[in-house]
Amino acid sequence: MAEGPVRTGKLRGNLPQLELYVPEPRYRPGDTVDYTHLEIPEPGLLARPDEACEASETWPLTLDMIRVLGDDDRAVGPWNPGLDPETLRRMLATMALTRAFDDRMYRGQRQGKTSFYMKSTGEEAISIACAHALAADDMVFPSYRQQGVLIARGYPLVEMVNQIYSNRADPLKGRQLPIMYSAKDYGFFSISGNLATQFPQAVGWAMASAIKGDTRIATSFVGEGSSAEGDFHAAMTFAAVYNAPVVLNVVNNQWAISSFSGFAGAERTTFAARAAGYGIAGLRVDGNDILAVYAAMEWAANRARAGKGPTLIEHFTYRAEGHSTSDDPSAYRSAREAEDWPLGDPIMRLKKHLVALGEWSEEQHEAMDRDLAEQVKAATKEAEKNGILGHGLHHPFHTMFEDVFEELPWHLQEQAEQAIRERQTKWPEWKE
Ligand SMILES: Cc1ncc(C[n+]2csc(CCOP(=O)(O)OP(=O)(O)O)c2C)c(N)n1
Ligand SMILES: [Mg+2]
Repeated sequence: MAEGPVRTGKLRGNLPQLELYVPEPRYRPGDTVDYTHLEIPEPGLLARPDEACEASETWPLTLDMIRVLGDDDRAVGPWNPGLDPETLRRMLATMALTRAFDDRMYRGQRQGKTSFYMKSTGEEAISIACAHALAADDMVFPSYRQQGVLIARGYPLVEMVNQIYSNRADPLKGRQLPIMYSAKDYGFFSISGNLATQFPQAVGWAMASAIKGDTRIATSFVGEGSSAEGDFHAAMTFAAVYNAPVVLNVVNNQWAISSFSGFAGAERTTFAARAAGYGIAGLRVDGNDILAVYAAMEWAANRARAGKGPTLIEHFTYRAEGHSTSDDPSAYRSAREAEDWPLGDPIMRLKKHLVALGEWSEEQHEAMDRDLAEQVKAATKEAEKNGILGHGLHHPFHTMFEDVFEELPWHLQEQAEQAIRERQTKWPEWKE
């Protein structure tokens, strides 16, 4: 035996240099857009497995796309949820209301009434189908682009505006960023700016629901960009291991601020395909087709209720506008991307379907849009009575030290007194 440590390993031969691959989006500002690389199947072709099937039966669907509404505006195939015209009209109106609300709040930010806003333009079908497909008290753990769920569940618009304006009627007392709602009575968990944290929380909530023998399920949403966070994978592991009654949604709107979906893995495979790696059911759906989204959500909810565990759903869609009011997408992507998006606009698609059914008309649509704009305007005016950004009508300053401890610990008491003293010295006119 040789003495001393032996160093094992091959001799380094004449090897090529390693190279790092850095993804690059296909189109930049000014580029013409060509979407022929996207595989978009005809609607109605995919089979709808039984909700209690083996998870592996769904895996082919994760590489495909569930679609119901065709170019001829008809609903076809086994995934057609067969909703009555009244429900379809309600879903249309809620999508249009969400868009009207987004447009007005965006303008409000430009007018200085709030510091920040995030629209969900082009993605309304996902939230609104979710609210319709689930029970009213199923628990939703949203990201910041699911305001449609709150609106569909009938949360008062005035309260939303109060929160956005951080005024004296803000139910969250100015402690959350504008748009980061929290509405316990509406089964809507507090929105967090820390991306993807809601995913493991939803799974934990679903596990608790099962432990308690409850019948409510949970659902959560992350952007495709956020699906690169560790929390996504922790959530998937727990959901799979404990067969949690949860519907996990990835909203693939192609962009994460200025990073395209390739940075989260989209060039390798679909986001839905991750379901197979965890051994759970997965579906991939045309996110701008509200009937397909509804059908997928309903399928996954029924599966969870039947004790068959979690489903991962990828909603393939497009973020039609900027990430937030702080963003300018014309700096990093082609304007044609949104205009040429091959899956169209979710509101227009449902509208045309209803017209094709003889259940809706242009005149009705225009009248509806006018009504909704008025409804949003009235809510905004009402909320403005409680104050807008910078007009001093917010919750009293000292309240920021309240509501966490039953009795304020001495060191926070000291900080509170110091803060109030400094404020009074600096701005003697402030009374609160
Ligand atoms: C943990 C964490 N990392 C980064 C950010 C900053 N950030 C806020 S939104 C965002 C993009 C998220 O994109 P995506 O998940 O695709 O959601 P989308 O905005 O497209 O709906 C980033 C990087 C954050 N808020 N939290
Ligand atoms: Mg995104």
